[in-house]
Amino acid sequence: MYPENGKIWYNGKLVDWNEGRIHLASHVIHYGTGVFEGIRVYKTDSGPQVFRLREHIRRFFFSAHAYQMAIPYSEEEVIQACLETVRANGFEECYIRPIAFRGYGPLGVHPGRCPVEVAVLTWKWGAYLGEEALTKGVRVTITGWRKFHGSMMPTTAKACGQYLNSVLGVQEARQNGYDEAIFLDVNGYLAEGSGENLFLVLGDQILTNGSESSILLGITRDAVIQMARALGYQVQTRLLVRGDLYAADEAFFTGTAAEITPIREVDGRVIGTGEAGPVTRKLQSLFFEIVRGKRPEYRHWLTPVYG
Ligand code: PPE
Repeated sequence: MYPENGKIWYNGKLVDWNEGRIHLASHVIHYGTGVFEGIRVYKTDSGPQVFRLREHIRRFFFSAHAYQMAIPYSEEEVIQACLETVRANGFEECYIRPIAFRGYGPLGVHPGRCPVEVAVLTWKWGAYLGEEALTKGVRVTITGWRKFHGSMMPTTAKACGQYLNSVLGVQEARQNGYDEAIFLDVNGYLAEGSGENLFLVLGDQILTNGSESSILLGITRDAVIQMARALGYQVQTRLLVRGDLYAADEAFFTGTAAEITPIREVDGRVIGTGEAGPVTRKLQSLFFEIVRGKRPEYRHWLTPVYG
């Protein structure tokens, strides 16, 4: 999975994979003070292309801003760093993980003078929840852990420490034999998966929730909303309850890593026919056509790695 003979972009230069190291007294290790992104590169007929690179880097800077971390590079420089790292490793398809974190400096919760360091890693990442998940769908459970509320941490920022909440939920789900967890928010509304947004299909309506449900506003979520509307579906963004999920004809997760993953069962309740439903399949196939450069009308979502 990792390009162990390849390169990492680290504070402005390409270094060997094994040189991507930090000191144990780095602030991020103790307090989770970092922000990151996950971006996919897809193989197309006109070379590898990055999906929605600008939007991801915009969110990266937003996340850093929320935690008052001044990234010592411009957005354009980080965009170029991502492209340079993919090229240095010769990937045709891969995952890009930019990360900015508080590095080595005096410990104590206040980050004080701990420098903000930036790295870009790339690696091959297949289907997030397994190859079969994309076609057959996943079995999920509603975890007892609640998604932290937006008054506790900025849920729309993608910060390292925030993922401890996700870790608790996904561990619980796997221990109980499920593929993934769905979190409720503190008010009992559906929030999201440990690393994915949630969509429901009820009749001819597509439903998803918004930032008031303590979710990360996914870039794949936004793409799916736009794609679904272009296909003529009604997409409604509103608070969702467990009953909506149980009543759904179809349900699916979206995320950079998860792409569009159908949900076939939730806590023993089969959703629809227990396999990827027609709307999910239609959105999935449009999504894969777009990322593989086969839809000129969505070309603006792609950035060439070479060019
Ligand atoms: N919610 C959460 C909590 C989340 O982590 C992600 C992405 C999303 C929604 C979807 O966001 P977007 O990728 O912009 O559509 N999770 C990333 C990290 C996964 C990981 O295991 O690491 C990802 O998909 O890259």
